[in-house]
Amino acid sequence: MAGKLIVISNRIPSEAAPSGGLVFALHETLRKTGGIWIGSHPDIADKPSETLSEYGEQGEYSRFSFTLSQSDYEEFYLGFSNSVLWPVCHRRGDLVELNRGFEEGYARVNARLARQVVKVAGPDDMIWVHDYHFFPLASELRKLGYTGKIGFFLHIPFPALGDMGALPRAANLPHWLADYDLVGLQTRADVARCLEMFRAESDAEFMMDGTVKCGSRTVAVRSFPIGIDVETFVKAAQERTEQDKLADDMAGDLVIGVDRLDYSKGLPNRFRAFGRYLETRDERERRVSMVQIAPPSREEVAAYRELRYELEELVGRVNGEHGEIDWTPLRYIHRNLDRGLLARLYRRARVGIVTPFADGMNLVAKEYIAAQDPENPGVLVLSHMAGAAEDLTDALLVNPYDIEDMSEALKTALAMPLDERKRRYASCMKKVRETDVSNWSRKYVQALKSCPATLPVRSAP
Ligand code: ADQ
Repeated sequence: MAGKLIVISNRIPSEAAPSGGLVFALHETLRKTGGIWIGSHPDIADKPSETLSEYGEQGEYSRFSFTLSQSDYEEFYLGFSNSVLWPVCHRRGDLVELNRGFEEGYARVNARLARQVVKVAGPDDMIWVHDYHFFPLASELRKLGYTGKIGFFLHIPFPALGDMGALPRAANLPHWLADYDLVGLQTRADVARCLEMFRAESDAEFMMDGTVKCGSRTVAVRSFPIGIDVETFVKAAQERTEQDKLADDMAGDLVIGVDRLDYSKGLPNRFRAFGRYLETRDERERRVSMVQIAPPSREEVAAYRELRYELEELVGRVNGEHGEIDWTPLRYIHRNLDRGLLARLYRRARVGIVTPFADGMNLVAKEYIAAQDPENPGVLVLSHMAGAAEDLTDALLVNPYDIEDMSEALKTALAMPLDERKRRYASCMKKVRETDVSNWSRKYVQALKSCPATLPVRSAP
């Protein structure tokens, strides 16, 4: 009999029936296969337990959490995960903070989690590990003798070989990844970078079926572009409520940006490009306002605090230079919004702007497309460096470092005739449907199931 699916992610929903893209898709997958979802408990523990505990409402599958101590949170989460791995994967080696305590915390939490997971996992089960917090988890599980299948999915960009130079020596990505059976990445470009890393390893062999053999282990590396829950989003965008009057009342055309406040998202350059657009526009044209929704994120990390100050200053400058008594061109909202309102704002906006320097996929780009009115769609201006650009080739693709390029794209988007808008929308929407998040999880689980079983342990180094 096939075993159960065990999903491991840093965050875990507490409700029996969670909503929202990725979380909903994983929930649906677990409901079908039966299984366990494991994630970190939001509260800090004085002394982390060696066993998992039941978490939240239990439904058709089990939910378990592990706890972090204050030093785990600082060293494993804020430290190694978000001050070393995140910047390395987003090509910001200059922001990496190296600290032996971070390395120890990362190793400690992954080793402890492996000890906790083997207590609930059997050899016929499949373990699906999510994201950069847990790169070494398979190695730790294999050390404990776990022989079942283990898959990994990286939500953020796979780092370039050159950027990996900023990682401390203990971070051995090729060895960590070789202990999985399937490494899932967002894009073909990510797969190419991952294979380039293996190519640089002397003991890696490339097999005819596209897998990589490292010692006695064989790992498959494939792309699984993630998407959104399309139908739910399409419906949410069509609903109308009292609040929408607000959006309708905003005079002129609207450009919308929605991003966690993160340095990878390219917000300062986006604001500069909007300022440049305002400088060069014809005063007789309709007024255009940009709404940027950027909820706080990882504010305990210095680079994130500095970005916030930079943005606040830029907003003041753009509005000071271009605003009128009855017009604030750049509106900046530093908090979370209700998802229904977000969907309706996307639909109201003539332009969606997504300009990261590096991004695994970027779901906002897909949400913006799904929210449009097919008879009168808006235009997506998208950084060619977002993973989504591999799918959405009919968006207006821009270079997020080039202010002039982005400012011209805004102008083109705002003046685009209906026929061209419809054509671009139809092409992008086809891709958004093809990559619906339920397809994504189904395809991944299917691929992990069909991976041939290989020896669980790498040959000794
Ligand atoms: P993120 O970096 O968080 O995800 P993204 O893919 O854009 O980035 O997803 C953000 C989500 O948060 C979207 O669904 C968006 O609607 C929502 N959101 C953002 N601001 C909001 C606000 N103010 N109010 C309400 N909702 C808000 C990581 C990777 C991405 C990858 C995803 C999924 O960095 O590249 O696409 O995982 O794999």
